[in-house]
Amino acid sequence: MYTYIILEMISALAGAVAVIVFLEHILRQRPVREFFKKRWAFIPSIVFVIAFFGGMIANKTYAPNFAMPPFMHSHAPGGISAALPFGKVLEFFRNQSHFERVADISADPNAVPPAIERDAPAEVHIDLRVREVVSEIASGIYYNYWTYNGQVPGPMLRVREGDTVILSLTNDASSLHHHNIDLHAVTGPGGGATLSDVNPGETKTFKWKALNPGLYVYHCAMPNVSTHNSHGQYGMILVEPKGGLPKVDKEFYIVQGELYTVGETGKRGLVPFDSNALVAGEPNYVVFNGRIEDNVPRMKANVGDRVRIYIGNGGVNLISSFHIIGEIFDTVYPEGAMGQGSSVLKNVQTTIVPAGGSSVVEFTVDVPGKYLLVDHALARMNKGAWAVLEVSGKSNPEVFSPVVSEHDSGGSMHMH
Ligand SMILES: [Cu+2]
Repeated sequence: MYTYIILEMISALAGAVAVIVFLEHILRQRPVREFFKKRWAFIPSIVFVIAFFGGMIANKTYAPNFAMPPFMHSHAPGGISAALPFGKVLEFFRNQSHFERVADISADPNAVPPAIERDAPAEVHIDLRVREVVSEIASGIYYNYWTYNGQVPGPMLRVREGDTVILSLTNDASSLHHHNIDLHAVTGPGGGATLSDVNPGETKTFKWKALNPGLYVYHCAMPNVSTHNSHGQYGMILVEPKGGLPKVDKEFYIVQGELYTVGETGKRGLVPFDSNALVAGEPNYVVFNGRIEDNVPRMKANVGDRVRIYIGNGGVNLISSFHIIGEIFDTVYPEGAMGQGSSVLKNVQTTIVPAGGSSVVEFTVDVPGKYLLVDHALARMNKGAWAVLEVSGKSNPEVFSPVVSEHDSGGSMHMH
C-alpha cells in the first residue's frame, strides 16, 4: 500500500540529484559534450533514467474507464475518450478558415412550430443537417459548436401521437466528425442513432412511429456522446397527444445546456473544448439556447396572455431547477409527461428539468414588467443561465402595486 510513496520519493530525489549534477556542469559553462566524455558521466545519466522509469512504475493509476461497467472500455460508451482526437484538433486549425461563421448561434425562443390541427395520424418528413460551425458564446468568445441546422438547440420539431416520421439526417461535407441522432421519442435501438450514423457529406434516412406523446430531447449519440452533446448537439421534439394541448397565446422554446472550455469563464478569443472539465462536470458556461443572452428581451407577451414554455435540458451533467422570478407556474407537465393517464401539477414555483429531459410550464401573465427565467441553482446565472420574458400592458394594482406610506408622503406615522 505504501510502496508507491517510497518508490516515488526515491525516484523524485534521485532524479533531482542527477539533474543538479548535470546543471552544475552546464552552469560552469562547460560544453555538454565534455560532460558525457567524463568517465563518471554515466552515473547521473543512469540514475536519471532509473528515476524516470522508477517513477513511472511507482505511479499506478487505472485508466479512466476503470469505474465503468466491464463491457465498456472508455469513460463513455463506445470506447472513445472524451478528449477530441489530436489529429482532428490539428485538422480544425488547418481548415479553420473553411468553417462557417454563424453570427448568432442561439435558437430563437419564438421559433415554435404551430399547434397540429389534424385529428388523424399522418406521415411527416423531417430533414436535419449537422453543421460544425464557429460562433460566439458571448461577444468575442468564439467556440466550435456542433449543431443541428446551425443553431443551438436544434430546431423544435412537432408531430402528433401516432404519426409516422421519415427523418433524414445529413452531415455537412465540411464536418470533421461522424454524427447521428437519438430522439428520446423513438421506440427502437439507440433512439435512431444506430440507423443514422453519417460521415461528412453523407445522408441517412430512417422511419419511426411516434407511439408516446410527450416533450422529448433529441441529441447526437456518436461516441463520445458527452463530447458531442456538450458541443451543442441537442434539441427537442414535441409529440402532441391525440387531443392536442390546450390553446395558449404564446409558446416559447428554451433548452439549457453546458459548455466546457479551456481557461477561465470569460476568457476571450477562440476557446477550445476542455474534456477534463466535462468529465469533472464543471462547465464554464451554463446557457439557455446556446449562448449568453445579449439581444434581450427576445420573448414578449401582453398582460392577460396565457404562456407556455417548452423547457429542455441538453445536459450533459447538470439538473436544471427551472424557475421564473416573479411568476408561478399554474400548470406543469412534470418531466414533459402528457397524454392519457398523466396528470399535471398545479401552482409550482420551480420545476426539475433532468439532464436529457424536459418540462412544460404554463402561466397567465397578470402584471407588466421583465421576468427573468433562471436555473434556480443561482450561481449558474454567473455562467449564463438566464433569459428574459418582457410583459407589456396596463398595470394591475390589485395584484401588484407599491404602497406609499404616510411617512413618504410627508404625513405623520400612525399606529393601527
Ligand atoms: Cu455528433
